[in-house]
Amino acid sequence: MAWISDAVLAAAVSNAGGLGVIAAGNAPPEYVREQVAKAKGLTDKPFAVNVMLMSPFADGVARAAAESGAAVVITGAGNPSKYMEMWNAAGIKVIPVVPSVALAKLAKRCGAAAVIAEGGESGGHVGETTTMALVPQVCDAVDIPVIAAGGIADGRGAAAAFMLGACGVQIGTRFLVARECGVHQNYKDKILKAKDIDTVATGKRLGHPVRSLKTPFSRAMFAKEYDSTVSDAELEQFGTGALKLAAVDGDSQNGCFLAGQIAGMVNREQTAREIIDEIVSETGEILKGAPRWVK
Ligand code: TUI
Repeated sequence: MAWISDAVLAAAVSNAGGLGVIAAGNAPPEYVREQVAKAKGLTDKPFAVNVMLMSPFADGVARAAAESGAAVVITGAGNPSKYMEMWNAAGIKVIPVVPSVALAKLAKRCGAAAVIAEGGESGGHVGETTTMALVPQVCDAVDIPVIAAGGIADGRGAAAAFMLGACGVQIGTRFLVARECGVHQNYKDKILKAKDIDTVATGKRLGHPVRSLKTPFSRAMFAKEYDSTVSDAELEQFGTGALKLAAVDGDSQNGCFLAGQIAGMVNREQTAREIIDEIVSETGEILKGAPRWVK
């Protein structure tokens, strides 16, 4: 979660038993070095750095991540193969986010330790295939661990992911309202108020759809996307900086508030530990009750 998941949230998640993630987004390599150093002061547990491969700083961030001492690198928004050798040589476990079976196979061939199969229900940059359809197909295609993402925010979603063959889950949207998440309060309030149909994927015309809350920004983006008088370059320009405006400034008019379709179920601010404990205990209860479906 670019501009959203920083050292404080990552450390809180890792301290609570999850794998916290520092997301580089479009930030420069110095940001990654500074956030990793900060996280090391806040936790002695492993955490990950997310390298957003469409970033103009991707090369520098990839190098900073390799040198940072982070245990895990997660990649998003592209094909990570050109960096895999460097990260593996540094002893880092690499877990690419994949929206398709083809990319999962490629990631495995290039030395990925696991993959995150992310369905189009997710917030942010999304593929077409849903979590329900993608996860079992990726599980069948690769013999490395598969982590499910997209549309998961509680024990029901996590238990379902395990039934599809995943051995872990990645959760984004629910942590937007974690007490340790430093996004602007307007962002948290919008997530808490959101309903099931309140997100939209824009930017399909540019080849990289991004799911966010329906706001004046996303409505305008959607309209421009279907306006043939607007060029691709203008459309791209329109979106620039909008993530930061949402996360840092809480700008309701011009911000792009990334969120998954599960936002409608996220109704309470809690600490990262409360969120994780609740999901783990719900998942256990559901799985213990599962034999009732077998005759
Ligand atoms: O990356 C994300 N979520 C993001 S990145 C982001 S910033 C951004 N801004 C403008 C345009 C695009 C991104 C906001 N949210 N999630 C992980 C993710 N990765 N979801 C889907 C993918 C993905 C998509 C295509 C991974 C690989 C891929 O490969 C295409 C190829 O190059 O073969």
